[in-house]
Amino acid sequence: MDLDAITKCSSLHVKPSGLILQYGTAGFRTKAEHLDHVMFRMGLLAVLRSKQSKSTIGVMVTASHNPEEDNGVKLVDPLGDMLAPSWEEHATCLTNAEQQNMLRVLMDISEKEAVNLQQDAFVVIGRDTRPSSEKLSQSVIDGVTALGGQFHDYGLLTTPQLHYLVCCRNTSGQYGKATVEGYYQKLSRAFLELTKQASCSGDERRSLQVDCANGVGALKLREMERYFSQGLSVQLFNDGTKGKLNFQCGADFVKSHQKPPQGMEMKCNERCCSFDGDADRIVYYYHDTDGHFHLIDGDKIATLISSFLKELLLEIGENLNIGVIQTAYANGSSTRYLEEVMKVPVYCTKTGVKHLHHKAREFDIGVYFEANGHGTVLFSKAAETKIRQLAKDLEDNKRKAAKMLENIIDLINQAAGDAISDMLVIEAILALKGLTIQQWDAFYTDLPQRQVKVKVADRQVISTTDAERQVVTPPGLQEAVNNLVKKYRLSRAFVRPSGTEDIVRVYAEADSQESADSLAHEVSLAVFQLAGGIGERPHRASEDK
Ligand code: 16G
Ligand code: MG
Repeated sequence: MDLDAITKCSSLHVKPSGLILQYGTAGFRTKAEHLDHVMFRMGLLAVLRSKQSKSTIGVMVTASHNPEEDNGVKLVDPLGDMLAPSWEEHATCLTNAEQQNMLRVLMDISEKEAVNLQQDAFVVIGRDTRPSSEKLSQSVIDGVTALGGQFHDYGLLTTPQLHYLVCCRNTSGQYGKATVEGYYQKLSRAFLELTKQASCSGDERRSLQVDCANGVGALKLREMERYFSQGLSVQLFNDGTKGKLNFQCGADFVKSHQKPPQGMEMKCNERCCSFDGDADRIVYYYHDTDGHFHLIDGDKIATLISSFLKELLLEIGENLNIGVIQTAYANGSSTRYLEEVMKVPVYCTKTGVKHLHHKAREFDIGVYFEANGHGTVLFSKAAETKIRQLAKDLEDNKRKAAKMLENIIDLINQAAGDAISDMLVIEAILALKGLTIQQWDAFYTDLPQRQVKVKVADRQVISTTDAERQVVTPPGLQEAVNNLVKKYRLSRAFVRPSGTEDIVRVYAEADSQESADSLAHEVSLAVFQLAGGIGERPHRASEDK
């Protein structure tokens, strides 16, 4: 390792002294102007991780659904999954080391992880469309080359595409070809195979309106469109040619405001969906004939996908176990429907994709979705092998069902939740089952819910247990929540410190919007009082907030 070279390079990417950042739920995220040194250092760290794991490591420059001025970075581990927790800690230490200590911290990590510095390293890099992203990804490259690593810069990518590419590179192409075109081909082939079995696909081509959040999803969907256009025509809105990234549009906006994005013409009963800024989340929606807006969130997506998979499993007569993983944010109606009507076991984990992903691994088929639209399906290696074999061995309808399962395996991005892949899975299922969006929506009725934020001096005073559904500290808060919940019908509420913002989040649901709003307000007052609220006392949320 050429220490002088590293020192020289790092002096071009100086850390502002005193700046402290945390590798949070989805990597580092903050204002773009604070991130140059972070990028350089994550380039260094990716090289160490690559040497240690003897694999290709991914670095994605994006701040997802956050405002255009922000940016962020996260590392992708060898199988296309999130960085291992111990390395998240290294990332935080390395990022926060003052300039003069940086090299020592780097050496410490290398020693602790027994990295063989002679080993080759390879890093692949992707970025979203933010104005700051190109320069910041150059800083990642500076970090990689300073430590003697090799790299391939894929340029503009959706986050799930980078996860896919890392997975392909580390499985010698078994997962697919490690190019963006390979991604388009693999998914589109599986989609067309599936939809050609749909009875009405002949003359009437399906169409879908897509709000791309003015992000990288627009570019990539445009590139991909021609590969699957025989089966689906997509109309793109908020494609980045005019509007600002994530501003009044995108999956996060639609989900949290429960209203349509700006810049999209919605005709009644037409299927619409929104991606977020890096295209790893998706939600669906439509306007009914009375002009009412209906949101179909991650919970309903999980329900659609798992019910379809369960039917196919029944058809082929294989006893593969299936589980659905949610978080505390899942609407109570969805959990009830899955457990009581569909008879599928449901599990709850902490918020954050890595927790859901981890739990989903325990099943032959693990379906996980956050209510906000981030999710995918994981097939165990054994289940995948079995299904592929059955698609060859079985006959007639059983074979058809096994083939469908096989195509779903190829269509879903198992490396990470992926708006484009999820969209194609959903469109294929709707086509095959002949379901309209209204029929899908009618699986169950969401309980009215409200989410609010509370400002406190130190959000770490709140600790939780039971997958964030119960508060442990400060004392008395959980009792207060319990007493408030008792006042309403079909009610539920919980409180958790945000992992991405300096606030506490409150969730409440009940039998009416009025009750959900009141419950959320009362719980937020309890948080304000018992957990050191600062600034103004929380107001009651208004309908359109
Ligand atoms: C991040 C997570 C998302 C989670 C959200 C919660 C990933 C890739 N993304 O965006 O899954 O829902 O954080 O934010 O893990 P919060 O802690 O501020 O509520
Ligand atoms: Mg995202």
